[in-house]
Amino acid sequence: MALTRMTAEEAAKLIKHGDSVGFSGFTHAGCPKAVPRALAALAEEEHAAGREFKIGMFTGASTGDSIDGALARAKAVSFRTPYQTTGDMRGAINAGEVQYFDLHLSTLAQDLRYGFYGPVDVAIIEACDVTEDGQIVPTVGVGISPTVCRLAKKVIVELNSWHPRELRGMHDLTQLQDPPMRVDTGITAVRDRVGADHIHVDPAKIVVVEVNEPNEGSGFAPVDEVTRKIGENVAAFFVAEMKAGRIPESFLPIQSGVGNIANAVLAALADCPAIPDLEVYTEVIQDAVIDMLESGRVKFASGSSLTVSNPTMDRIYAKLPFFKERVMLRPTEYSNNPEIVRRLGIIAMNTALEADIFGNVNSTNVMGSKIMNGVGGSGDFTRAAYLSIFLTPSTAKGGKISAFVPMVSHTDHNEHDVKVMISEYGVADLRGKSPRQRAETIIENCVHPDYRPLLRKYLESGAKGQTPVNLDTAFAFHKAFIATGDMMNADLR
Ligand code: 0RQ
Repeated sequence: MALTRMTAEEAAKLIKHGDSVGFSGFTHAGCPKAVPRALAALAEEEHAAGREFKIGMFTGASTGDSIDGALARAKAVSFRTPYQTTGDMRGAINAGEVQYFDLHLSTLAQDLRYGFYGPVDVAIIEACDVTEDGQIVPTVGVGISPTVCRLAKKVIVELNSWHPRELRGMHDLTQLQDPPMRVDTGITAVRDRVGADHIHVDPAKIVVVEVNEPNEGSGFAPVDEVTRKIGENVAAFFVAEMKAGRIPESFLPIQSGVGNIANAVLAALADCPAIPDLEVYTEVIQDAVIDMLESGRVKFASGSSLTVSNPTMDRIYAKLPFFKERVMLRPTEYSNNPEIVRRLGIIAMNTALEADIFGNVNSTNVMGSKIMNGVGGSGDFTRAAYLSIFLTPSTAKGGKISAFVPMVSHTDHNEHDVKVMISEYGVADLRGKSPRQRAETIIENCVHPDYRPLLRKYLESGAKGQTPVNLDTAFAFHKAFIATGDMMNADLR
């Protein structure tokens, strides 16, 4: 039986007000574009006709503008999880128009199967190939695709010929069994394969929309003085750990977060001859990893997406057999699986929005209340890692915000999980230190020199006891920023 084919506009009409929709992809990579844009246009038509039209959204991580941007602008979203990064969606969430709940990315697929968030009515999946017997081959981001394909009543496949069919073979596609039937993942090495090269779906559920559209990814900011220093500090720390015998000579697989800092750190590791060629077990494979695969500095990279700029994507496609031997794309419940993270001994590096002097980290909420992006995969890796490192520039907004504060205004990662803090000024090794000792090492090694006197004063004013907190002034930095636009005006009394 031939698969049903239709236009993006016709496919969008299969989605009704109140439906929950699961999208393929992870970051902009692997996300459908034409059908979500058609859905946004449909929502606008419905609103103009005086009818309600909103959907719930499940995604692998953040998405491109055609999903989060277009649907937020069309006011077409009732709830959203687990992670987002576009200005329009962030604005709608912070304005209270979209109910957003922030989740560890590894948990969404299983939570959906457990029925925690209701049904998945429709899945929209970008694919490079789909066969008449229902084999769907994703493009360059997997996320929650296997699970939403299984749960959804209807699967709209956006077949994007911009991506070559020959991508088949780069993926490792399967799902965890659910308790009480769960066994181990079977992954004992970065390059282990435990699944199939496609997702199988009953062809009767499939509707195909043919498109040809490039990825929506942008490039990275060039490495600047601050990110270069952070990268050098990470590399120097690793070399010292190897010398001390705490990281094996052969090294351990690394995970690195997304963004400019992570990209700069990878570049610094590539340039450090004392660090051996690496394996990467991460969620987003960024441009720097592609450079390192080509130079041989990375031997193998496993992730949930190829989150790269389009020029880098062109380079990958020009040498596809080379990259298929060295890259594996998995569902997020495998790429971010804490069982695997702990077994492989992954060294996790993520970026903090702010941290406190005791080692608690806020990755998500500006001044405690405004969501930036979400916790993403940082928590999946941080708690289970062999060594969990947080990176941050010492200040933000031209020095008016100190990344290090007396008490974080929101907690994503706590003092029990965060082992090392690194800024452009240096490294604070928190292992085996009491809260007071942690505070001293963070202030002396990571805090911007302008803020050190203020934080020393805070520490001296703290209550006696295990954790020297002063409840009267714990949020003095945040209050000063909100009242005067500058944390330097903190009133510590
Ligand atoms: O804003 O661009 O308007 O100036 O935050 O900061 O320094 O450019 O760093 O892009 O790496 O983002 C934590 C948000 C950092 C990100 C966070 C402002 C700063 C700037 C961005 P402007 P930078 P990055 C992998 C793992 C959580 C999820 C995670 C993140 C903007 O890394 O979302 O780790 N992490 N996932 O000016 C107010 C502060 C600030 C601040 C920085 N203390 N207060 N604003 N900024 N510090 C990804 C996935 O899971 C998919």
